[in-house]
Parts: sequence; C-alpha cells; structure tokens
Amino acid sequence: MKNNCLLRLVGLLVVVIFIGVMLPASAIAGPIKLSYANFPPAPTFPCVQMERWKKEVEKRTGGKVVINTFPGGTLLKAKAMMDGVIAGTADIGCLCMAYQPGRFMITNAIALPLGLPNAKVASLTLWDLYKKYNPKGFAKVKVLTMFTTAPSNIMSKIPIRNLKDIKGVPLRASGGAAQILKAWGANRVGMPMPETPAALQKGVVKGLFSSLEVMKDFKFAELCKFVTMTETPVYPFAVVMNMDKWNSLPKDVKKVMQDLEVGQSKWTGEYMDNHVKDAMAWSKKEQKVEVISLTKEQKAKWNKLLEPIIAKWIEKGKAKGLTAEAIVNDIKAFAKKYK
Ligand code: DTR
Repeated sequence: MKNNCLLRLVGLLVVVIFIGVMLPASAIAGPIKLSYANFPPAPTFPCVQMERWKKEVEKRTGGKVVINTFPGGTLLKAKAMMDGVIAGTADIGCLCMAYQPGRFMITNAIALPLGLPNAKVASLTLWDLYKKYNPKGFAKVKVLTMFTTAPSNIMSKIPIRNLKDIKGVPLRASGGAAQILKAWGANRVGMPMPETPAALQKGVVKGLFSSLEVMKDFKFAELCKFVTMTETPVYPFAVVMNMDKWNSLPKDVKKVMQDLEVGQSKWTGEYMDNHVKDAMAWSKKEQKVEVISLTKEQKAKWNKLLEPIIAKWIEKGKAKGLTAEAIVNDIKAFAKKYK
C-alpha cells in the first residue's frame, strides 16, 4: 500500500517535470500583458487607432500578447504621456507632439504650414522623417508608429469670413498652430483637446483650430455653427513603448509590432481622412453648420502671412545645430512621393 502510494507520487512528479520542460515558459506564465494609455475619450481617432492596433497585435501573435487599453486619460494624461511611458507607468502611450513644444522639434516640423494635403500623405511623410533623422527626443522609448491628423480648419461660434472677422477672436489651438493663428490676428488660447469642450461651453474661447473630425467626435458642431476652411496645419502623433518593456519582449512579438509600424500609420491616416468627411456630412446635415471657403485671392493672402513661420523655424533649427532647411525640403519631397 505504502509502496503503491510512493510510486504514484513519483509518477506524478515525473509528469509535472515533463510538462514543465516541454511547455514554453510563456504558456505556463500566461500571455504577455501590456498596458496602453491614451489621453482623449474612447470614440476619438487616437483611441480608434489604438483599438485597431491592439486587435492586430493580439491576432497576429495568436493570443501570446494581451493589450489592456486605457482611453480618456485614465492611466496617463496628455502632457504626461511621454514621461509616463519612460517611467513605466504605462507600457505603451499615444502622444500628441504639439502638447510639449520644443521636445520634438524635428518631427514637429510636419506641423509647419507646408500644405500637406491629407492625413494619409502626412502620416507616411512623418514616418519617413522619423526614420531618416531618428530624433533624440525619442531615444528613451521604442517608437511603434506615428501618424498625423488631417489638416486643421477653424470651427467657431461666429462666422469668420475674412481677416477682419478673425482679429482678436479667442480660438483654442496648441503647438505650432499657435503661431499660425497669431499671424492671422486671432487671440490663441492654448490647451490640450480634452479640455476644449469645457472652454467652449464656458465661453473662454469662441472656437478652435483643429482637424474637423472633432466636430462629430466631441460634438463641437452643436456649439460651433461655422467652419472656415484653411486646410493647414496637420498635427503629429507618436505611439511609444517603454524601452525596458520592449527589450523584454520575445523576438517574434517584436517582429509583429515592427511589421505594423508603417501599416498602422497608413491605416490611421486613411481612417482620419474618411472620418473627417463623415463628420462634416453630419455637421452640415444634422447640425446646420455653414462651411466658409476662402476665395483664391483670400487664400493667397492668408498663406502669405504664414511664410515667416517657416523661415523662423529654419533659423531656430539652425541655431540648435539642425540641418533645418534639409528637414523642410525632405518633408516636401517625402510628401510628393505619396501624393
Ligand atoms: N489637432 C490637435 C490634435 C487632435 C486632433 N483631433 C483630436 C482628437 C482627440 C485628441 C487630439 C486631437 C489638437 O487640436 O489638439
């Protein structure tokens, strides 16, 4: 009886050791869990692209990786995103470069008024720019993808039909767009996007300057009944991963993520461009929003006012030791390739 019991125990031990040796460590430890932080609410485009990336990674790794997403600033807020990922508060984070001006000077050059036509072209151009210059601002993280918004336009409670109308009007914008609004004579008020609905409601600002999908996603069309088409600039975004976390990932998982870099950029650009169309169709039909187009002559005048911004950026870049002219020329050349 005693011997029988012992035999069984030894048998069980052998089976346990066998399973331990034969099964990969990951199968015993369970899937690799990664947290992904985002700052705006779930229905907005940075979060839509996040969910698409999560789904693709989970599918392509066959469930080896599970991604927990945190939209709406629940894990990290807009301005804390980069440092939060570096510190490991989140494994992955999505950031809008304009919210930390100066920190990402090279990639932020995409937000100069260079006439980039849409989010798809601008997103692919931004990725090329990042790959070519490998800017120091991203040295402490692994960059998983980059993309941009569609070009910005003015959404306002009052009609802005000319440069007289915009004079002194408080409009919300961030990053490089501030200089653009200033050049046109508006009174720029800076804040990240999630703070804008309250500012509009309270009347702190009379409108905002951004890509038009927010008319629907933030329901700004309910307050802003006018859109003035300026079609510049785009805003750059990056999705970054904590470097230690990246280094800890198995090779096959890294490959899945690397294979997604450009595809995610293109997917997001296309989603953004299509979503702007949807949002504006809804704004016009359901919210009776008036779209104001500038005449050719007006457009030339408005654009002329922006020329010093590029010259100033080049000067500043050179002073910082950057090949600033080459960066601007590269943006134009990359964009041409994708147009
Ligand atoms: N245009 C930038 C970035 C931006 C555009 N759409 C969204 C939606 C949600 C968050 C940020 C953005 C801006 O004005 O902040």
